[in-house]
Amino acid sequence: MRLELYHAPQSTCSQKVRIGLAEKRLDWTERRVNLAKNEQLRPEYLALNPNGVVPTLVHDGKVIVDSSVILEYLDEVFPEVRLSPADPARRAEMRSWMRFFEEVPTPAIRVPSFHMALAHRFHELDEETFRKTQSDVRPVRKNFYRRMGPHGFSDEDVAAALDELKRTIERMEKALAAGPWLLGDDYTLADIVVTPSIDRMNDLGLSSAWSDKPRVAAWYARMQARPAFKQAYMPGSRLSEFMTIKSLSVPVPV
Ligand SMILES: N[C@@H](CCC(=O)N[C@@H](CS)C(=O)NCC(=O)O)C(=O)O
Repeated sequence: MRLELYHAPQSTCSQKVRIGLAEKRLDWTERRVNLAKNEQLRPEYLALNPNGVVPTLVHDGKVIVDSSVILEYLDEVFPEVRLSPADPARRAEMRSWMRFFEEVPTPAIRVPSFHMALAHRFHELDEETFRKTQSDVRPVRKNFYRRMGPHGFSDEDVAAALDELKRTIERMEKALAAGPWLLGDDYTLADIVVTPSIDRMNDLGLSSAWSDKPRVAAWYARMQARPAFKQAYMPGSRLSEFMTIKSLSVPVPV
């Protein structure tokens, strides 16, 4: 049995899968993809993952793409450590959380991540070169990059993203009344899927968003204390390790 993960340390979607692999105590071979060099857009990688994004899992030659799909695949194929409830209704509840996280905080966190850290590397490019070499070459991110441009997002886009993150935290705070995890006593893929968004907020200095949300703060501390979390957050996982974090010109909603 051989598991290969194409990933990048700082990629939140890769972090989700690395937490899942560590929780399930699975060994895997690392295939690093350098996003700063656009290695995810090379023809050999696009042949594996036509979306041109990480992560991609290759299990004994079978290619699985999309981080949440990979997590569910691993949970089905390696059931020894279960990260999904056995009861179908509870599993549906877990999946509803997963879809909500994919729809709301996952796209939202990309905006401050790029605006505050990753966009620096495009500042020198003029609009046309940026479009030709950066946005229009990406199978699923062309319009996201176009909206950002070489100088970062508008205040309006940043404020909208922060609002989506704030609403996620409010929803989690409510659900965690029946904690310790989002599904009560069961630690599941739902907890794993949202963790990289929360950790990225922390990395960007946006943790005031949960300063008055004690249950979210305690849940994040519990996540961080898990051995799998420590394993998944390998060196290079935080943007603040290798990028300057720019401050925001819009207030962080609390
Ligand atoms: N839905 C995909 C999204 C993956 C994704 O957006 N990956 C980012 C890193 S977290 C990426 O590879 N970005 C490459 C780029 O910006 O071109 C998944 O969850 O696997």
